[in-house]
Amino acid sequence: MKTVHTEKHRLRASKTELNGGQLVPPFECPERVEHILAELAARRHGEIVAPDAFGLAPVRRIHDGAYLDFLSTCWEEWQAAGYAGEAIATTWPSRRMPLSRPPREIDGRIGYYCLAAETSISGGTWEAAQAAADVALTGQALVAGGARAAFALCRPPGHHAAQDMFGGYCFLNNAAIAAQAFRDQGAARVAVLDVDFHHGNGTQAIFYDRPDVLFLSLHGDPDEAFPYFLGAADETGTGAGEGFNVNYPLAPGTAYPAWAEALENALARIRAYGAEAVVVSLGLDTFKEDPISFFKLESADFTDYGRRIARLGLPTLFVLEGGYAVAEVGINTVNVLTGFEEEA
Ligand code: OKP
Ligand code: ZN
Repeated sequence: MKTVHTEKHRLRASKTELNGGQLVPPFECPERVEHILAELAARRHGEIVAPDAFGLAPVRRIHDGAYLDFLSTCWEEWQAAGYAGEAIATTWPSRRMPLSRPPREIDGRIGYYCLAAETSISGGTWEAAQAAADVALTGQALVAGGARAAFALCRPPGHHAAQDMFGGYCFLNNAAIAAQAFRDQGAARVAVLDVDFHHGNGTQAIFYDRPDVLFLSLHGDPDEAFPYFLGAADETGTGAGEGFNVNYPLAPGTAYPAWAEALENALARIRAYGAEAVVVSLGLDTFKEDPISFFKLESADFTDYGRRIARLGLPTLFVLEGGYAVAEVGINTVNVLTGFEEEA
């Protein structure tokens, strides 16, 4: 399968992440992509193609206009306000603060549009986020055009970004934007299968009241893991979307047998649903050595689950999400893709 990639991901290069009370170099760094590209080359895995420019119209199908305006000007406004560091939210419209409207001052407005303070905004963030959406949309176009599968090498990732919120290293929800593109081009039912270690709260929120996009997520139990406030098993959708959201919260130390059992349950639901395409939110942070996660998958397990996903027999778009064991993220990514191709 083809990989869609652009060097513009490097524009997302913030210097600070708030972690354990310290500002540290971000886990979500440009080197992640370099390791994936190196492994794709070493294993001669298909062609690398550049993205087309889709503009903001398909992004606006998912994200609110005022949120996009905020993202596009946040860094300039932050600098103009005279703040010395990168843009980090510190105040939110939280419980018993019902005056929920975006304030004018950027230090307040960033809190209105943010779900977690670890993620700094700096110069180039908006441009890189737009380029990642183009990467996802280009992969979607390849699959919609008849390719069995494609790999969108998106960076920054997307699955924590909701209609009007950034955080968890995510700004635009690349997978949701691609899923919506499948719908807008005529697919009646689309599944988004999120295998990143973290719950895809943004994707869940975006499709929660809709029956036309089935969202399924395997993730660290939110009682124990980021994003903490969404991802429980009893979140099944609302209104017309009731029954079309499926969460598999899994305990600390979960290894491949239990993880694969949850995956097979998810795949059976995708089959029963009658999805016409599947978008895989592909996070590699389920790996046993991931620095911020607690599952115990081995590198060979990634090959195995790539095969299992292929057995759906569906047009499949892989969209990169997380994965922070930087040296192994390339191996584990290409293992999924080659496992898929062996079985496809
Ligand atoms: C993004 B993705 C360590 C805790 C970090 C945010 C995690 C975001 C994960 N500083 N909390 O889903 O891989
Ligand atoms: Zn993750």
